[in-house]
Amino acid sequence: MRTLTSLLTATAITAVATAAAQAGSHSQKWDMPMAYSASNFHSAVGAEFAECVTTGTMGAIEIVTHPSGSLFPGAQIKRAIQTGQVPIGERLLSGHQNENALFGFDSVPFLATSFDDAEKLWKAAKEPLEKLLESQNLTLLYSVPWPPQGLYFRDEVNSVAEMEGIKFRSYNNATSRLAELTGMLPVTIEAAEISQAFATGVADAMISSGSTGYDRKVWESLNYFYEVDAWLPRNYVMVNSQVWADTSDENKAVIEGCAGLAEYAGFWRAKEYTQFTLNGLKEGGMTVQPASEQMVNELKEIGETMTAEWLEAAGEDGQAIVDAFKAMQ
Ligand code: PCA
Repeated sequence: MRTLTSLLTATAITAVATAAAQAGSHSQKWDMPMAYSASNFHSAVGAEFAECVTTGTMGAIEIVTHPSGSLFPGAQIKRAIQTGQVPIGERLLSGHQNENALFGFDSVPFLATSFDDAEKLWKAAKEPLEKLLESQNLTLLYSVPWPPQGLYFRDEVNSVAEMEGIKFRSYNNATSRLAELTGMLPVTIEAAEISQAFATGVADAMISSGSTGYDRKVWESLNYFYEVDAWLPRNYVMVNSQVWADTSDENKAVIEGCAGLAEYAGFWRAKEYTQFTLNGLKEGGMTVQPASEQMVNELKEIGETMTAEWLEAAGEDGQAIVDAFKAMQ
């Protein structure tokens, strides 16, 4: 009997020791590319998310963030996750509007122009977006909005006619289309490259949040920011679906918990960062003011054209998102 007990004990100890050794050998490092500057709130939230996962899984999964496009430039991050070059990463998904119009639901001009409406629109779009991502081998973990989008110019501009011929930095299809419809010349440039693009005259204008202008110190080149509140695009953190399927239920629960916290914290930070960064642009010497009534009205007309174009491209799924969003008003 005693022999049996000690044998069982010994077996149990061996089993525990083996499990511990396996956990050690299975502990994984997940590199997480991110496109925006380390000081940006999305990157700060991502770093906290990474720490939360590392702590919560007791090191079984260690997430290491790489902000500012240092591991992969923004445009390559989604593909890198899809193909398993990295397990996880963050990307502005409207950057992939050219693959599928649905990715551009958050960049339809004047559809959702406040944080509250952007949250409603996200509720309406989340399920179809998750499905679309799943079909591309990607599992959505969390999503955080950018502050409202306004127009930056080197020189004063008060109407669409004055935009004619200006070189305009774009970051997705919607922003390129906006440039075309206002007579500007679009050139696609990642946020990480804009300071140089403005300094060297590759571009003289863009639409973005106060946040990106602040992060990239654009007051060194540009002089005007017009608040337009055209839309609030979103960033997404996604994991490769195969990697996700291979993750234990315990670790999935930790990651989902950390993702929920990150989404909540990110939303509030985005809100708080809005005025802070507009003040920062002013302190940097820029004129920061609401766009003139004429400019807003002209942009709204262009917005209607772009909305119709998006609805046509996004088909029934796009219409369903807009209908669900409007039903929440
Ligand atoms: N900043 C990002 C996307 C939206 C925003 O506010 C950028 O300009 O690239």
